[in-house]
Amino acid sequence: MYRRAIVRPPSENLADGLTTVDLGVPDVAKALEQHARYCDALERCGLELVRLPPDPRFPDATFVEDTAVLTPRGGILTRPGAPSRAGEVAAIEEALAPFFPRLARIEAPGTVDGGDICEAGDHFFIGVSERTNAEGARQLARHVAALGYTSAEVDIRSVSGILHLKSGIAAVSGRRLALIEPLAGHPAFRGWDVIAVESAERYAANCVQVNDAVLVAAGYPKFAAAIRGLGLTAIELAMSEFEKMDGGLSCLSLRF
Ligand code: CIR
Repeated sequence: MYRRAIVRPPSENLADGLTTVDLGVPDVAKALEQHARYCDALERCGLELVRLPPDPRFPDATFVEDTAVLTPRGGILTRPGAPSRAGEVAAIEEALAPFFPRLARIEAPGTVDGGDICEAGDHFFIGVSERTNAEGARQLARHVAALGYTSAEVDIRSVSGILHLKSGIAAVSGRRLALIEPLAGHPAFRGWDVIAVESAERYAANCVQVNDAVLVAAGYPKFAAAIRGLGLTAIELAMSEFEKMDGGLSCLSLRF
Protein backbone atom coordinates (compact mmCIF):
# COMPACT_ATOMS: atom_id res chain seq x y z
CA MET A 1 0.00 0.00 0.00
CA TYR A 2 1.34 3.43 -0.92
CA ARG A 3 0.52 6.49 1.16
CA ARG A 4 2.38 9.26 -0.60
CA ALA A 5 3.92 10.29 -3.89
CA ILE A 6 6.35 12.97 -4.98
CA VAL A 7 5.38 14.76 -8.19
CA ARG A 8 6.76 17.70 -10.13
CA PRO A 9 4.90 19.37 -13.01
CA PRO A 10 6.79 19.85 -16.28
CA SER A 11 8.59 23.15 -16.78
CA GLU A 12 8.13 25.53 -19.74
CA ASN A 13 11.18 24.01 -21.44
CA LEU A 14 9.96 20.39 -21.31
CA ALA A 15 10.77 20.14 -25.03
CA ASP A 16 14.50 20.67 -24.25
CA GLY A 17 14.61 17.33 -22.43
CA LEU A 18 15.95 14.09 -23.83
CA THR A 19 13.99 11.95 -26.21
CA THR A 20 14.61 9.12 -28.63
CA VAL A 21 11.17 9.15 -30.21
CA ASP A 22 9.95 11.15 -33.15
CA LEU A 23 6.44 12.10 -32.07
CA GLY A 24 6.76 15.88 -32.29
CA VAL A 25 7.26 18.71 -29.83
CA PRO A 26 5.26 18.50 -26.58
CA ASP A 27 2.61 21.15 -25.96
CA VAL A 28 3.45 22.40 -22.45
CA ALA A 29 -0.06 23.64 -21.63
CA LYS A 30 -1.44 20.23 -22.55
CA ALA A 31 1.34 18.48 -20.61
CA LEU A 32 0.44 20.54 -17.53
CA GLU A 33 -3.20 19.53 -17.94
CA GLN A 34 -2.26 15.85 -18.31
CA HIS A 35 -0.02 16.13 -15.27
CA ALA A 36 -2.84 17.70 -13.24
CA ARG A 37 -5.17 14.81 -14.18
CA TYR A 38 -2.41 12.36 -13.19
CA CYS A 39 -2.11 14.03 -9.78
CA ASP A 40 -5.91 13.95 -9.36
CA ALA A 41 -5.83 10.21 -10.05
CA LEU A 42 -3.13 9.60 -7.44
CA GLU A 43 -5.18 11.55 -4.91
CA ARG A 44 -8.29 9.57 -5.83
CA CYS A 45 -6.27 6.45 -5.03
CA GLY A 46 -5.75 7.84 -1.54
CA LEU A 47 -2.22 9.22 -1.87
CA GLU A 48 -1.04 12.40 -0.24
CA LEU A 49 1.09 14.32 -2.74
CA VAL A 50 4.39 16.07 -2.10
CA ARG A 51 4.30 18.63 -4.90
CA LEU A 52 7.65 20.05 -6.00
CA PRO A 53 7.74 23.18 -8.18
CA PRO A 54 8.70 22.91 -11.87
CA ASP A 55 12.48 23.15 -12.29
CA PRO A 56 13.54 24.64 -15.64
CA ARG A 57 17.21 23.92 -14.87
CA PHE A 58 16.36 20.30 -15.63
CA PRO A 59 13.84 19.90 -18.46
CA ASP A 60 13.43 16.19 -17.63
CA ALA A 61 12.84 16.81 -13.92
CA THR A 62 9.11 16.04 -14.18
CA PHE A 63 10.20 12.37 -14.55
CA VAL A 64 10.90 12.14 -10.82
CA GLU A 65 10.85 8.34 -10.72
CA ASP A 66 14.33 8.15 -12.16
CA THR A 67 16.00 9.78 -9.16
CA ALA A 68 15.27 7.25 -6.40
CA VAL A 69 14.16 3.71 -5.64
CA LEU A 70 11.83 3.60 -2.65
CA THR A 71 10.64 0.60 -0.67
CA PRO A 72 8.73 0.25 2.59
CA ARG A 73 12.04 -0.80 4.18
CA GLY A 74 14.24 2.03 2.95
CA GLY A 75 15.26 3.94 -0.12
CA ILE A 76 18.17 4.44 -2.47
CA LEU A 77 19.05 7.65 -4.30
CA THR A 78 20.06 6.91 -7.85
CA ARG A 79 22.77 8.37 -10.03
CA PRO A 80 20.95 8.99 -13.35
CA GLY A 81 22.73 7.76 -16.44
CA ALA A 82 22.14 10.90 -18.51
CA PRO A 83 24.60 13.63 -17.43
CA SER A 84 21.95 16.32 -17.98
CA ARG A 85 19.81 14.67 -15.29
CA ALA A 86 22.44 14.14 -12.57
CA GLY A 87 21.52 17.38 -10.77
CA GLU A 88 17.91 16.30 -10.29
CA VAL A 89 18.76 14.06 -7.34
CA ALA A 90 19.59 16.84 -4.83
CA ALA A 91 16.04 18.23 -4.65
CA ILE A 92 14.57 14.74 -4.35
CA GLU A 93 16.96 13.91 -1.51
CA GLU A 94 15.71 17.00 0.30
CA ALA A 95 12.05 16.15 -0.36
CA LEU A 96 12.54 12.59 0.89
CA ALA A 97 14.48 13.53 4.03
CA PRO A 98 11.42 13.83 6.31
CA PHE A 99 10.23 10.36 5.28
CA PHE A 100 13.51 8.49 4.75
CA PRO A 101 16.04 9.69 7.33
CA ARG A 102 18.74 7.40 5.93
CA LEU A 103 18.97 6.90 2.21
CA ALA A 104 21.54 4.71 0.49
CA ARG A 105 23.09 6.05 -2.68
CA ILE A 106 24.42 4.77 -5.99
CA GLU A 107 28.06 5.82 -6.27
CA ALA A 108 30.25 6.51 -9.33
CA PRO A 109 30.99 4.86 -11.66
CA GLY A 110 27.60 3.22 -11.15
CA THR A 111 24.57 4.74 -12.85
CA VAL A 112 20.93 3.83 -12.25
CA ASP A 113 17.68 5.35 -13.53
CA GLY A 114 14.68 4.51 -11.37
CA GLY A 115 12.77 3.66 -14.55
CA ASP A 116 14.93 0.56 -14.86
CA ILE A 117 13.94 -0.77 -11.47
CA CYS A 118 10.73 -2.75 -11.08
CA GLU A 119 9.63 -3.83 -7.62
CA ALA A 120 7.32 -6.85 -7.64
CA GLY A 121 6.47 -7.89 -4.10
CA ASP A 122 9.68 -8.90 -2.37
CA HIS A 123 11.58 -9.12 -5.65
CA PHE A 124 13.26 -6.54 -7.85
CA PHE A 125 13.88 -6.71 -11.58
CA ILE A 126 16.90 -4.54 -12.35
CA GLY A 127 17.25 -3.40 -15.93
CA VAL A 128 20.64 -2.86 -17.48
CA SER A 129 20.14 -0.24 -20.18
CA GLU A 130 21.71 2.76 -21.85
CA ARG A 131 21.08 4.54 -18.51
CA THR A 132 21.68 1.88 -15.86
CA ASN A 133 25.11 0.35 -16.17
CA ALA A 134 26.36 -2.99 -14.86
CA GLU A 135 28.07 -1.39 -11.88
CA GLY A 136 24.93 0.56 -10.95
CA ALA A 137 22.86 -2.62 -11.25
CA ARG A 138 25.28 -4.46 -8.95
CA GLN A 139 25.19 -1.67 -6.37
CA LEU A 140 21.41 -1.57 -6.45
CA ALA A 141 21.18 -5.35 -6.07
CA ARG A 142 23.39 -5.09 -2.97
CA HIS A 143 21.26 -2.30 -1.50
CA VAL A 144 17.98 -4.14 -1.99
CA ALA A 145 19.51 -7.38 -0.67
CA ALA A 146 20.51 -5.48 2.48
CA LEU A 147 16.82 -4.55 2.82
CA GLY A 148 15.82 -8.21 2.50
CA TYR A 149 14.72 -8.29 -1.17
CA THR A 150 15.81 -10.65 -3.93
CA SER A 151 16.61 -9.37 -7.41
CA ALA A 152 17.34 -10.42 -10.98
CA GLU A 153 19.01 -8.48 -13.76
CA VAL A 154 17.38 -7.97 -17.13
CA ASP A 155 19.63 -6.60 -19.86
CA ILE A 156 17.44 -4.59 -22.24
CA ARG A 157 20.20 -3.15 -24.41
CA SER A 158 19.24 -5.34 -27.33
CA VAL A 159 15.50 -4.68 -27.02
CA SER A 160 14.64 -1.90 -29.44
CA GLY A 161 12.14 0.83 -28.66
CA ILE A 162 12.34 0.87 -24.87
CA LEU A 163 14.35 3.40 -22.92
CA HIS A 164 13.97 1.76 -19.54
CA LEU A 165 13.03 -1.70 -18.29
CA LYS A 166 9.72 -0.34 -17.01
CA SER A 167 8.89 0.93 -20.50
CA GLY A 168 8.24 -2.78 -21.08
CA ILE A 169 7.07 -4.27 -17.80
CA ALA A 170 5.00 -3.45 -14.74
CA ALA A 171 4.09 -5.40 -11.64
CA VAL A 172 0.35 -5.87 -11.17
CA SER A 173 -1.11 -7.56 -8.09
CA GLY A 174 1.11 -10.14 -6.48
CA ARG A 175 3.08 -12.32 -8.87
CA ARG A 176 1.72 -10.90 -12.11
CA LEU A 177 3.61 -8.82 -14.64
CA ALA A 178 2.45 -6.83 -17.63
CA LEU A 179 5.10 -7.70 -20.19
CA ILE A 180 5.83 -6.70 -23.77
CA GLU A 181 6.46 -9.52 -26.18
CA PRO A 182 10.23 -9.00 -26.71
CA LEU A 183 10.79 -9.46 -22.96
CA ALA A 184 8.42 -12.39 -22.51
CA GLY A 185 11.00 -15.14 -23.00
CA HIS A 186 13.56 -13.73 -20.57
CA PRO A 187 14.49 -16.30 -17.89
CA ALA A 188 14.05 -13.70 -15.13
CA PHE A 189 10.28 -13.83 -15.73
CA ARG A 190 9.90 -17.60 -15.63
CA GLY A 191 7.25 -18.68 -13.12
CA TRP A 192 5.50 -15.29 -13.09
CA ASP A 193 1.91 -14.81 -14.25
CA VAL A 194 1.97 -12.61 -17.30
CA ILE A 195 -0.40 -10.13 -18.92
CA ALA A 196 0.95 -10.20 -22.48
CA VAL A 197 0.95 -6.72 -23.97
CA GLU A 198 0.64 -6.90 -27.74
CA SER A 199 2.97 -4.79 -29.84
CA ALA A 200 0.26 -2.32 -30.94
CA GLU A 201 -0.37 -1.57 -27.24
CA ARG A 202 3.22 -1.65 -26.12
CA TYR A 203 3.18 1.79 -24.50
CA ALA A 204 0.46 0.53 -22.13
CA ALA A 205 2.88 -1.88 -20.42
CA ASN A 206 4.12 1.02 -18.33
CA CYS A 207 1.15 1.07 -15.98
CA VAL A 208 1.17 1.85 -12.26
CA GLN A 209 -0.72 -0.03 -9.62
CA VAL A 210 -1.70 2.25 -6.77
CA ASN A 211 -3.42 0.28 -4.07
CA ASP A 212 -6.61 -1.19 -5.66
CA ALA A 213 -6.41 0.79 -8.87
CA VAL A 214 -4.11 0.72 -11.87
CA LEU A 215 -3.25 3.87 -13.78
CA VAL A 216 -3.12 3.01 -17.47
CA ALA A 217 -2.32 5.13 -20.49
CA ALA A 218 -5.48 6.10 -22.41
CA GLY A 219 -5.97 4.62 -25.86
CA TYR A 220 -5.11 0.96 -25.21
CA PRO A 221 -8.50 -0.73 -24.76
CA LYS A 222 -7.30 -4.35 -24.72
CA PHE A 223 -4.85 -3.68 -21.94
CA ALA A 224 -7.41 -1.71 -19.90
CA ALA A 225 -9.86 -4.60 -20.34
CA ALA A 226 -7.23 -7.09 -19.14
CA ILE A 227 -6.71 -5.02 -15.99
CA ARG A 228 -10.45 -4.81 -15.38
CA GLY A 229 -10.67 -8.55 -15.96
CA LEU A 230 -8.49 -9.00 -12.88
CA GLY A 231 -11.08 -7.18 -10.80
CA LEU A 232 -8.95 -4.04 -10.60
CA THR A 233 -10.05 -0.50 -11.36
CA ALA A 234 -8.31 0.87 -14.46
CA ILE A 235 -7.93 4.65 -14.45
CA GLU A 236 -7.13 5.79 -17.99
CA LEU A 237 -4.95 8.86 -18.34
CA ALA A 238 -3.91 10.82 -21.42
CA MET A 239 -0.12 10.77 -21.70
CA SER A 240 0.56 12.03 -25.24
CA GLU A 241 2.80 14.98 -24.30
CA PHE A 242 5.01 12.91 -21.99
CA GLU A 243 5.22 10.07 -24.50
CA LYS A 244 6.82 12.58 -26.90
CA MET A 245 9.63 12.89 -24.34
CA ASP A 246 10.01 9.12 -23.82
CA GLY A 247 8.09 9.25 -20.55
CA GLY A 248 5.47 6.82 -19.27
CA LEU A 249 3.02 6.84 -16.39
CA SER A 250 5.37 5.42 -13.79
CA CYS A 251 8.07 8.05 -14.29
CA LEU A 252 5.80 10.95 -13.27
CA SER A 253 5.77 9.99 -9.59
CA LEU A 254 7.84 8.49 -6.82
CA ARG A 255 5.45 6.45 -4.75
CA PHE A 256 6.03 5.29 -1.18
C1 CIR B 1 14.73 10.87 -20.30
O1 CIR B 1 15.10 10.56 -21.44
O2 CIR B 1 15.42 10.70 -19.31
C2 CIR B 1 13.36 11.50 -20.15
N1 CIR B 1 13.06 12.31 -21.29
C3 CIR B 1 12.30 10.45 -19.98
C4 CIR B 1 12.46 9.64 -18.74
C5 CIR B 1 11.37 8.65 -18.55
N2 CIR B 1 11.51 7.98 -17.31
C6 CIR B 1 11.00 6.80 -17.04
O3 CIR B 1 10.40 6.17 -17.91
N3 CIR B 1 11.19 6.32 -15.84
